[in-house]
Amino acid sequence: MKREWLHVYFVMGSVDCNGRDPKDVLQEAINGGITLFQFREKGQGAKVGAEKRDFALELKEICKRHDIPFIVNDDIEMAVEIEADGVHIGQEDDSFTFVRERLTPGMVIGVSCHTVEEAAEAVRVGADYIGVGPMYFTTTKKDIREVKGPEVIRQIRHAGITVPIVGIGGISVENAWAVLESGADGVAVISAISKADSPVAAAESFSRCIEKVQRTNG
Ligand code: TZP
Ligand code: MG
Repeated sequence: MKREWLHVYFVMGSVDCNGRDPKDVLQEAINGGITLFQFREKGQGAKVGAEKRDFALELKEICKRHDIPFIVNDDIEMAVEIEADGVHIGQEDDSFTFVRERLTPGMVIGVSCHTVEEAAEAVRVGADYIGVGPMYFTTTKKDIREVKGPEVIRQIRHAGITVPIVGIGGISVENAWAVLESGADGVAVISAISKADSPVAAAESFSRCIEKVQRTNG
């Protein structure tokens, strides 16, 4: 995978869109410049079974038209079935080795990490990228870990870990720069784009933020 894929990483499922059609929200987010999409169909009212798969395929088709990689949260079997570009797994999900064995070669695996130790272990087993969070408080995910802020990304980089990193959790256009400054390659967001009055404008703001930080550091 390309490190740049993580720049503006949009995560979404049908319950995250404030009643708007998720296909429209995704299309707007793409128009605004997102660089990667994760299908995360979770929470109360989330689709299951064939309905979930058909919905995933619709969103994947939109991504494909615009060359946006399509990652599936947790559901390894469905990811393989619909030929997704990769999967994202948490510490509580199936083990990395178990997942790798089931995926088609070349599929990306992202792993959620909360500490330097978890990050080092994810790198050891071969994670393509890691998601670190929650950066800030969020109500989007119910079972979140302790909020440690961008400092944990700084610690991971100080430990010499160079794997692509995306920060996640409570990230807004206002605090995104702090996450990027700490050593993240990008920001992963749900509500700041999916629930924005204008997803296209929100995605554009995140893109501009990345460009600005890169110019400053570059
Ligand atoms: N993992 C850690 S926090 C979180 C996930 C999936 C939710 C992020 O959602 P939001 O709306 O960007 O805070
Ligand atoms: Mg999970």
